[in-house]
Amino acid sequence: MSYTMNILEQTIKKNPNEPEFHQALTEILPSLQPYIDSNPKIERAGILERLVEPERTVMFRVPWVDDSGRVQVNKGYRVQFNSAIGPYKGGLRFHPSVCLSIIKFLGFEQIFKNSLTGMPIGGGKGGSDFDPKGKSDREVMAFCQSFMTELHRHIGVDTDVPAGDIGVGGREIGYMYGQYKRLANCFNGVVTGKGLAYGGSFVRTEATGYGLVYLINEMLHQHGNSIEDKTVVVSGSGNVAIYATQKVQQLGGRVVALSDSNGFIYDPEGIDLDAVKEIKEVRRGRLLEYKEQYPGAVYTEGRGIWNIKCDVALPCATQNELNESDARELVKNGCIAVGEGANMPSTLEAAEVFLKSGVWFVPGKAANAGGVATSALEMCQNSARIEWSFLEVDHKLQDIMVNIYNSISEAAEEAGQKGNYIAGANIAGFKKVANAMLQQGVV
Ligand code: NDP
Ligand code: 2IT
Repeated sequence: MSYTMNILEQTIKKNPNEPEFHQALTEILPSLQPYIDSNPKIERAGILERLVEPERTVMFRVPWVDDSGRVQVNKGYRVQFNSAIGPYKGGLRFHPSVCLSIIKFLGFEQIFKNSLTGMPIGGGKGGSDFDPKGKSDREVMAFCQSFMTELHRHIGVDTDVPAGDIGVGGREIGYMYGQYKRLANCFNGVVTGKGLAYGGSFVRTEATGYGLVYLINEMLHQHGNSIEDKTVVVSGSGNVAIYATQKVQQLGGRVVALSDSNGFIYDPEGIDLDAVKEIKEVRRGRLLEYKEQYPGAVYTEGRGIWNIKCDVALPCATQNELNESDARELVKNGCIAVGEGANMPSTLEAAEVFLKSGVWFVPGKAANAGGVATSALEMCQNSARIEWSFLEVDHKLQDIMVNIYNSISEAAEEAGQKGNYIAGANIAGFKKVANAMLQQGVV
C-alpha cells in the first residue's frame, strides 16, 4: 500500500466517528502521492503522520444566561492544527451542527488554503454549537463574552488569530474582541474581520466572495472566456454568497438564484442584491421575504437550487450541499465552471463528476482563500499600525487570487494532471508546509 493510502487508513481508524474529517483526508492525502514519490524525505520524516494530528485541540464549556434568566451551556472548540509556516489562523463557526469532526475538517483544509495564499499563516479553526438564529443581541453578546473568556488564554497575535465563518460576522467579532481586550489589557490584532473603527481592514467583509470571482474570472480568461454575460447560480445568502453575487454583477454576469437553509429563490431577471442585503444583513430574515418585493421571482422550499440552468455554479453555503446527482444535473444543463466559495460544499462523488465531465472545478481551499488572505493583510496593517485604502487592499487581493490560480494550475500540470485543480491545490498547498516541517525537525 502507498504511504498516503496507509496514512489515510490509519488516521480514519484512529479517529472514528468523524465523517467530515475523513472526507477531507480522503480528498487530500491520495493526491499528494506523486509529489511524495519524487521527494522521499517526506515519508522518512513522518510528515503526513504529523500533519494529520492537530498540534493542540482545546474543548471547553461555554455557560451563559438567556433573556429569560435561564443558564444555557454550549460546547466550545479551537483546533490548532499546524503552525509550521505561521501562527494558527482560521475562522470560528457558530452553528448547531458544529462538532469536533467539522472543526477538524475545516482546520485541516485551512493548513493547505493558508499556504496557498502565500502569506505566513498556519492552520486552525474553532467554533461552537451555539445557534445565533433567533437570539437577541444581548444573548449573542453574553455568549460571545463567555466564549472569549476561555478562548483568550489560547490565542495571541503571534500564536493564533481567529476570525469569522458561518454564524460569525461583524457583530460577533466585535463582542469577542471587546472581551479579549478587557481580559488581556491589550489592544492588538488578535482577531480579524474587525470593524473599520477599531483596526479592521477595508475589503475583509467582501474578500471571500470577491476573491472567489476574481479567481474564477482569471481561470475563464486563461481559457479564452470570461464571467461577463454568464448566467450564475450562487447558493447561500450569507457573507460569501452576497459578495460573490456583487462581484459577478460588477463584472457583467447575471446571478439568477440564491438560497438559505430553508429554500431557494429564482429570479430570471437577475437577483436584486440590495433587497437581499436588507433581508439578510439588516433584518436577519429569511430569503422567502424576497418574494414580497419581487412577486415575479419563484421561491422553492427545500433543496433543488442546482437544477437551475447556469453557465457557472458557485456553492457558497456549507459542506456537502452539492451531491453527485446535483453535479450530473449541472453538467447536463451545460455548466462550464464551478468555484467553491464554501468549504467542501461538493461531495467527493460530485467533484469526481465535474472532473470526468471536463467542467473547470476549483476547490474551496483555493477558490475561497481570498477571505483568509485579506485577514492576513489585516494582520500586516495591525502590526505596522497603518491602514491601506480600499483600492490598495482590493489590488493585493486580486494579485493573490491570480497567483493562487497560477500555482494550482502549474502544480496540476507538474503532477501530470493538467486541469485537475483539486490535485493542483493540494500539492501546491502541501509543498511549502512540508518543506517548513522538514527544516524545523521533529516537532
Ligand atoms: P454566513 O453565516 O454568513 O452564511 C451562511 C449561508 O449558508 C446562509 O445563507 C445559511 O443559511 C447557509 N447555510 C449555512 N448552513 C447551512 C446548512 N447546514 N444547510 C443549508 N444552508 C446553510 O456564512 P459565510 O457566508 O461566512 O460562510 C459560507 C461558507 O463559506 C462556509 O462554508 C464557510 O466555511 C465558507 N467560508 C467563509 C469565509 C468567510 O470569510 N466568511 C472564508 C472562506 C470560506 P441560513 O441563513 O438559513 O442559516
Ligand atoms: O474558511 C475560512 O477561510 C474562513 N472562514 C476565514 C478565516 C480567516 O481567518 O479569515
